[in-house]
Amino acid sequence: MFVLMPALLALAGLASAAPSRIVFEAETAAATEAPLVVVSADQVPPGSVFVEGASGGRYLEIPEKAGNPPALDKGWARFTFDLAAGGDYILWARVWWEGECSNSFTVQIDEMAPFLFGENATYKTWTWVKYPVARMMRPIKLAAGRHVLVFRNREDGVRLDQIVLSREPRFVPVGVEPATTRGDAP
Ligand SMILES: [Ca+2]
Repeated sequence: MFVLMPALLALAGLASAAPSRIVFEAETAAATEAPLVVVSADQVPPGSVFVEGASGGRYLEIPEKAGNPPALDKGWARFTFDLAAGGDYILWARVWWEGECSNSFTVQIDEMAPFLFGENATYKTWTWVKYPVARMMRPIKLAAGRHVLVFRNREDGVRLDQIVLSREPRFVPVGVEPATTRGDAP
């Protein structure tokens, strides 16, 4: 008994040491398809303007008027990452929406059904948006290990700076979050 206790405590310590969230820059995507492009101050899409305040000075963008489905069924960013622990996750993204016709992506994780991400009404500023938006909604259940996350073109005029996957229900990202990993795990 006296021998077991420290061992159990050590195990509990190991379990809680698994990070409860990961953070990565959108521009570290494993792959992208135009018209979704990586933007920096010296690499701005024609007809667009550089938006200050992005983490790392870079972000992904589908330029306004670049086109959106169903007329144009192109434009995505694919991310690959590893989770140290399984659980119910909240997907957060730091985004900059042009307006009410430019405020969403279609998101898919692994082989799960795609879902609508965004459609909130904060425009022309960097802001954190999450899914699921309410606690009573079905959570994103993810196992430990490798996952694939895809942000697809649903509307143009959208920018994507950082992505967080968190299993802390009370955690809310503020401003720029320190990146803990990349979106292109090999
Ligand atoms: Ca960024």
